Amino acid sequence: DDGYRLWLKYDPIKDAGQRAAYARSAQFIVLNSTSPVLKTAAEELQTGLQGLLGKTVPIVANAGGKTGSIVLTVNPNQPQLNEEGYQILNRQNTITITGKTGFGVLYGAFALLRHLQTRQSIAQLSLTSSPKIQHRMLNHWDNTDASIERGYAGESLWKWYELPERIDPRYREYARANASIGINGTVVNNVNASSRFLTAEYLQKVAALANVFRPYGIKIYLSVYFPAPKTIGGLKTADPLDPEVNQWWADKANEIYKFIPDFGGFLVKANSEGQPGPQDYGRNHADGANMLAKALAPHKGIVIWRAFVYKADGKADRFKAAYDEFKPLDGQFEKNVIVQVKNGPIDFQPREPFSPIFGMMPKTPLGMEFQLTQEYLGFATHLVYEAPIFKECLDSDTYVSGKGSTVAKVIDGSLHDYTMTAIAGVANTGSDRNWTGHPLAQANWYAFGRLAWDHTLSSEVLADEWVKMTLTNEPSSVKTVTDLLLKSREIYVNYNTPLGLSRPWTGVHFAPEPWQNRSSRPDWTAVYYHRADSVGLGFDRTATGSNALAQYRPEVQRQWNNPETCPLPYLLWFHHIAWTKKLNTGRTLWDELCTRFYTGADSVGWLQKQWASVKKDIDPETFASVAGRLATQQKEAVWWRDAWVLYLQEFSKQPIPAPFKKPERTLKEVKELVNIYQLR
Ligand code: BDP
Repeated sequence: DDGYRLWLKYDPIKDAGQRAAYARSAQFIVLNSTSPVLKTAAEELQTGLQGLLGKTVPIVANAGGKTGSIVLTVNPNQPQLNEEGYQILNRQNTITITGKTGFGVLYGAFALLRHLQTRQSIAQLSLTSSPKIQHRMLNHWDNTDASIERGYAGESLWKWYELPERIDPRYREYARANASIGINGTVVNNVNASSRFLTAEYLQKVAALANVFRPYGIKIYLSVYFPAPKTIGGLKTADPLDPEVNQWWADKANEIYKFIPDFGGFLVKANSEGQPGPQDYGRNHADGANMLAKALAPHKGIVIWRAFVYKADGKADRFKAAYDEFKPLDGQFEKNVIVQVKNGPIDFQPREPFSPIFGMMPKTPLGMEFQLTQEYLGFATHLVYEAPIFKECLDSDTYVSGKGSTVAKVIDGSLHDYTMTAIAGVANTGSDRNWTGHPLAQANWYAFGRLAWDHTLSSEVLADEWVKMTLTNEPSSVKTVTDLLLKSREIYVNYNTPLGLSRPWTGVHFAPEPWQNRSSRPDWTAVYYHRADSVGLGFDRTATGSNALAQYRPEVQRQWNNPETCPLPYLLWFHHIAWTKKLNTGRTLWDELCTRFYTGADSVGWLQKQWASVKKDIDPETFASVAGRLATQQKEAVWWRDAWVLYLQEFSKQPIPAPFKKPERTLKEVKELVNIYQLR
């Protein structure tokens, strides 16, 4: 198995009794419509049932009074559902999948298949579900030359030089996979955008992709280069308050909608990391976003404006930048603008506290941006199941309207009655045959989509579903693999950035380099973040330091302000702690750090053992691929451990505590090894 089929394998159900039970209710599929989306739903059911039950289930226009069928119907009169929701009922041996729209039926069809794939009973089937967030998207950081910024699974899926004439069959497989987990939008190009995508030449290509995605309920969006009116429009300025610039964008929007009538809208990275933007003309983010929003509004398009900004001088604490720039603009954005915020205040670290903006812009829809691609999580070799990262943020309490004001409630709009809601994942897909490089990283794509639909689902449930649909249905192996997925993130954090450390990386974000102290800007060094010195370690963000904590509600501040009560996972995010300080684990900071680095690295050995124990139930190709990657991870985890403890020891001047043995190499040797990864 090369992993190409993802979680849509539909391998035959081994248990004959179960197969027969399912088959009794699935003798034919009833569809009386020519809608492309409903056809997609019916055909997917047919494909799935063919695989699972080993028989062809015909699609017919009416049941002719017979039972044992799956009926697909659209019924706008369903108050319990929203536009994309579904209801599945099994009554008198007829399964009905109802949606208010065809999209609902499509999602219902996938839900029914998931039910069978995870071997659940359909006897009294009664499932009702509606997505909690409207725009559930992937953001691809893909370039025109097929490279992917921070991509580790091969090249781009999009073959720009073949489009629009040749349609790679993989585009459809991509759409199926997304539809199966409820994703309904995709931004196909990098936020560090090329203006090429806004030319007629490229719009034709994008339109060809949109045509493939449409029957799967997926809208296409583009990242735009803010100065495009200059680069491709021949104007002298891109000033958002200039009438000619406004007209250029309005004309451009009209042109786009001629190519793609249901085009979703624009994603914008502006005045961030060297990208131009409205501030270049003395304007603000709202001015920039609103200009684009007005151009798209007549077509019902939206603008997703990113809040990932931090000023180049590096003087202020980077943690505070997004809040400082965006909060004053609350209420100033057009109705069709969403501000997209990364989950944490810095940048997709293995663990971050939630971004302090969440909850603080009640008059501006805030969307969530998670990162699926493992830029800071060991690329395609380290195993990190990300659902716990997403959940940790979504379940965090902002306290903006009292206890229970979770980030999830901000994002799903319920807290501030947002009229638009959005969640995005920076995609981890690429041209690798198995899509995600690491076979188990498929679970991150899967879990993201399912959580985007329903953020109340647990990491456990999603791991269990994915394992059953993708790897095995043998109960003991399901349990083992689910367990190792669930523990993987904490293991990674332990050897990589325990106790609230962050960003010990160089430009490639791969090798450990906590000693890195030279760069064009201070917040692109590692020492800026950990602040190790002879006294201790960590970034003081209390009132005696940068006071970033003041950006949170007092209830949150109270938990994190005091180093005695600040949860250990966030400790060094907010405090500079003495090496000898006793933590509530009973160990000093130094001993606790060493314990985490060592047990983290050792735990990768545990992951290897667990994986070895499921060999009999896992396809051999997948098994070997994961086993090989775990061996690399094991080696690199020890490398991370050694780099950190040897480097920090220069400051702490303390021995490695028993029972751990001191690294076999010197700091100089570790640095030399890291240098290899910087060579040209
Ligand atoms: C950082 C990445 C960089 C992205 C940037 C962003 O290192 O490649 O362009 O985020 O999100 O994490 O814009």
